[in-house]
Amino acid sequence: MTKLAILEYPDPRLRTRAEPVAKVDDAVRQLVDDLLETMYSANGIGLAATQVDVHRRVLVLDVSDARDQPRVFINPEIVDAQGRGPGEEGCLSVPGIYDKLQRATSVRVRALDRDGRTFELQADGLLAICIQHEIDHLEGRLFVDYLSELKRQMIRRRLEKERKQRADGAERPSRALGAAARRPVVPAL
Ligand code: GNR
Ligand code: NI
Repeated sequence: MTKLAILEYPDPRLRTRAEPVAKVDDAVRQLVDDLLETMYSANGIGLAATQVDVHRRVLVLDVSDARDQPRVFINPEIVDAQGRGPGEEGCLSVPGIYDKLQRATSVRVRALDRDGRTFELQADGLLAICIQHEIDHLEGRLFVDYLSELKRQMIRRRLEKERKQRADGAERPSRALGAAARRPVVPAL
């Protein structure tokens, strides 16, 4: 297994629409294993192939507390969605940013498993949110797309600044050092 690099917003490759998997072969299973290793290593509860710059319709999830229930979805489709409610979301491709957004509260998903067999799953709670979040990645969509343009711009600037600081060797204080290290944001009047 290989831990892969995760693309970060606003990388334009995150906007790629993934192609369906024609056949679940050993190469696809290798990708699944690499996605799982990358997800667990980053402490994520889900990961879509798009986030590691592989543009195939493959995603993995594990919403269990013990992190011992990996789930694999190949060519996933939401066949039914019910309800609508708020949930706090984060994304490994938008590190350190969390916001509340509205999604279906319950979904029925149809997909192929790692043996290429079709299965259906009725999901609610965090699993339902996560499935929708990951399928969005396969469409080139990010959770920040549901926020206001103003919020998205603030997030983009913050992440670009952090990326630059990392590139410069982090000699200036970073948000990772905590709120006290952060410059107060004063709106221009
Ligand atoms: O690790 C993750 N946590 C999370 C929390 C709330 C809603 C969605 C997610 S998915 C995210 C991992 C990720 O970025 N998957 O694409
Ligand atoms: Ni994500």
